[in-house]
Amino acid sequence: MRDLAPRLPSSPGFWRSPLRGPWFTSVLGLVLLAGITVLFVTGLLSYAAYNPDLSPVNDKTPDKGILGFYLFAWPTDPPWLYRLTQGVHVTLGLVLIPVLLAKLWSVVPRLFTLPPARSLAHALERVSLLLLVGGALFEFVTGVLNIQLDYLFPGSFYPLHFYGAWVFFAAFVAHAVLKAPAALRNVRRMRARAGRDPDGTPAGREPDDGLRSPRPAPPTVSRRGALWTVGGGSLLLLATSAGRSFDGPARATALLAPHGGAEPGGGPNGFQINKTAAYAGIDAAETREDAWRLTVVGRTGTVRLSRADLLRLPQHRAALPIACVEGWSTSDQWWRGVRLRDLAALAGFDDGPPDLLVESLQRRGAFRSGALRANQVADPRSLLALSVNGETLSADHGYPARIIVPAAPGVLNTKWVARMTFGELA
Ligand SMILES: Nc1nc2c(c(=O)[nH]1)N[C@H]1C(S)=C(S)[C@@H](COP(=O)(O)O)O[C@H]1N2
Ligand SMILES: [Mo]
Repeated sequence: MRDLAPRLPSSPGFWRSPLRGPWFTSVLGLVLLAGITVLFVTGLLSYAAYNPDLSPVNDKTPDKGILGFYLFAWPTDPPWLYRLTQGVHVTLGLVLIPVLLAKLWSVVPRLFTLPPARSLAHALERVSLLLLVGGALFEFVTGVLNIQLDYLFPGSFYPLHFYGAWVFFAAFVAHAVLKAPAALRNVRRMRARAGRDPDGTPAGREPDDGLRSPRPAPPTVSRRGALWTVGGGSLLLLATSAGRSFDGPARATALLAPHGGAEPGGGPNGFQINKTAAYAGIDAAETREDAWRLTVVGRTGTVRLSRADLLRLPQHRAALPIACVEGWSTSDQWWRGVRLRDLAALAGFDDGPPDLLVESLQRRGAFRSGALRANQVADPRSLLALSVNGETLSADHGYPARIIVPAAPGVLNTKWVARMTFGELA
């Protein structure tokens, strides 16, 4: 009867909730199987969207080695691509938090099982569970901290979250291969017995993986009720965060999320701002008409252009969103300015635009510069924008000039541009 001694978490009798059982764990596990797969894919896409193989300034995990095997040239169509993939990544990550916590709670007795390892195979399984649980908590915690307090991991969030994702996903795949068939069987069996308590068969008739309590306390809520509670928590998170991918009244519903709630101001420039000019240390004296010059470097040497020079070049308009890695985005804004490919031609690349390095007036910080690939420079909607929604850019949106590129992550839309180098990216 050692097993039933209730004093230690390592004895099954210690865990008494009658909710635990194969059906409850299986339902939550299958939801996570689908959801975490989407998180992993959209996360890898987010890294690809930075075009990290293009230039060291884009790459936050330069030591990734073969983990970058899948990288590809990020497209410019559809223009809302990153808005969708990253909105799904962050919002789904938030929505899955209650499911993850409930799943961990449902299997917690198994995490304390003694002896720690009965055999080599069992030891390997326990280590993989450690990576699975630790990896899941690590990925969710770093992700949430990055959107809630984005100054907590200056620069280091990316390698932490990226390498953590690979470790976690390897353990996750091993776990899913081992457990998914049984989980599907458990859920089907429950459907066949519709109407009855899904785990209600007498103990011993079906393998229960040590999930069911041998001395259950009286139930206070049904298993279905518990699942509805978890689902309700997820819905609440969805309802209070999804709005940050839209403007105006929709954003006002995103009460829990940064860049949710009210817009930062009114008028044409009144949409979301990531870092303000003050935060980035932009000195208004440097951006004045008479002081600011754009340096364009290319085959033909160096050209210096004032804002008035830029306004004399052909002006084009494009309706494009801002979509940040933190998951928030704006609807399309009407940007107006000079096509990047026209500036490439000015720099001597009239036979087709090359890659481009953009540097800002900002002196410090990981986002002071960014590189764009030739396909992004060539797109007729890619602009060095001088105005937005019919008004001159505000200081916070990048006055005197900023980059805007369709489908690119917000971070590549460099504000307060000072220098553009076409061709060889060093
Ligand atoms: N120079 C500079 N440009 C920058 C940034 C920055 O910190 N410095 N932030 C980038 C990020 S992360 C985003 S999401 C967009 C946001 O643009 P917005 O503030 O105009 O909405 O600007 C990008 N351009
Ligand atoms: Mo961003």
